[in-house]
Amino acid sequence: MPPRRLPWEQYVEGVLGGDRMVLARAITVVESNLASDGELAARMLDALLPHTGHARRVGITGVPGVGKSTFIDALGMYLIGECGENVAVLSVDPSSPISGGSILGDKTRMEKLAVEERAFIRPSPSQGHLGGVARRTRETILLCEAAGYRNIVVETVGVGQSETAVRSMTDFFLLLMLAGAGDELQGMKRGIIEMLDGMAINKADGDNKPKAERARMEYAGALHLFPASADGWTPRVLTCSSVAREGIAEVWQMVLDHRTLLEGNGFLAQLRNRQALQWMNELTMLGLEELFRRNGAVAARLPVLRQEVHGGRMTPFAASRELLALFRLQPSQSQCNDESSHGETL
Ligand SMILES: Nc1nc2c(ncn2[C@@H]2O[C@H](COP(=O)(O)OP(=O)(O)OP(=O)(O)O)[C@@H](O)[C@H]2O)c(=O)[nH]1
Ligand SMILES: [Mg+2]
Repeated sequence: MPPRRLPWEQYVEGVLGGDRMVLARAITVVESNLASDGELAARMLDALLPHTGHARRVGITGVPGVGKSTFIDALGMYLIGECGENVAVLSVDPSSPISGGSILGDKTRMEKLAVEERAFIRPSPSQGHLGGVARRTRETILLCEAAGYRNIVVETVGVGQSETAVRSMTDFFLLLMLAGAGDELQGMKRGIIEMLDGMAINKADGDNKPKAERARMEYAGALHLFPASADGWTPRVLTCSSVAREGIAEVWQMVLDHRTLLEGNGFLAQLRNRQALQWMNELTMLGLEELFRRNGAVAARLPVLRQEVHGGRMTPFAASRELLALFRLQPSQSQCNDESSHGETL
């Protein structure tokens, strides 16, 4: 039985009115795999798009256990309590089948924020495809903006691909680190360094404080070796303690300074324009993939080819060419069954 849905106008009205219940339901539509929900989501988003774009979009990454959720809890409380702001928190975790319950635990780890009227927390269930998760998060950001959230924080676990995805939908990218935990374990890869706008050494409390300060200086030195970014921003390295609630205001000030600079020199607009293009590409590629997966001829032939390739009787090259040829013959031939999108992964 298809899930119960509202007419699209009601989602639009509810979201624009800041109705959290409707916002949550609208996100469910956006996250859904059903073809009918795809239509609904597209209508909704088209109507809401003019009301988006005003929030500060901040991506936060770091290895599991670095304290991302605790940090966001502290940051959110600071934003609400001391800046009179509101905040929406989203999480992207494409590796959730491996990292298990971390996402489920998030709501409880943002204990204070979770009960705040002016905070909206949405853990995204991970459903395999990274692109899918990313697309939904991007659209969820827009829904939250339309609902009036002025600060959007996206938490992503430190896995290369998800970072790239989150970077491509946020304005400021913050890496949380630990002092002395072994750089190679912390994903201090060149790629990540080049993406970040700021770094904070978390857990700078108790005995850990001097170590954190030393790490801060080392990382600041290391960051200096990278060429300056075209937007004129120099990434900063700070220390903070999410538990002691120290250094949170400074991290936020860094986000604000970055924004002031990029708004002033036109780079924020450029960034958003580039992201819009990326989004279009992603949507197109996802659409193609979806068409391919729903294609009846492809779906019928796929199990056989999988066996052939798996058994070494056919090369992956030949099999993929055959699938593509089938698709090219009748690209729009789709299975009636909506559930096909949950089926076999290619
Ligand atoms: N001492 C200290 N402990 C902290 C701090 N921030 C987080 N922790 C602890 O570190 C542990 C992990 O924190 P989380 O916020 O769940 O970390 P996370 O990065 O969100 O973890 P995942 O979502 O699993 O990737 C928890 O036990 C926290 O209490 C801090 O500033 N100081
Ligand atoms: Mg977390």
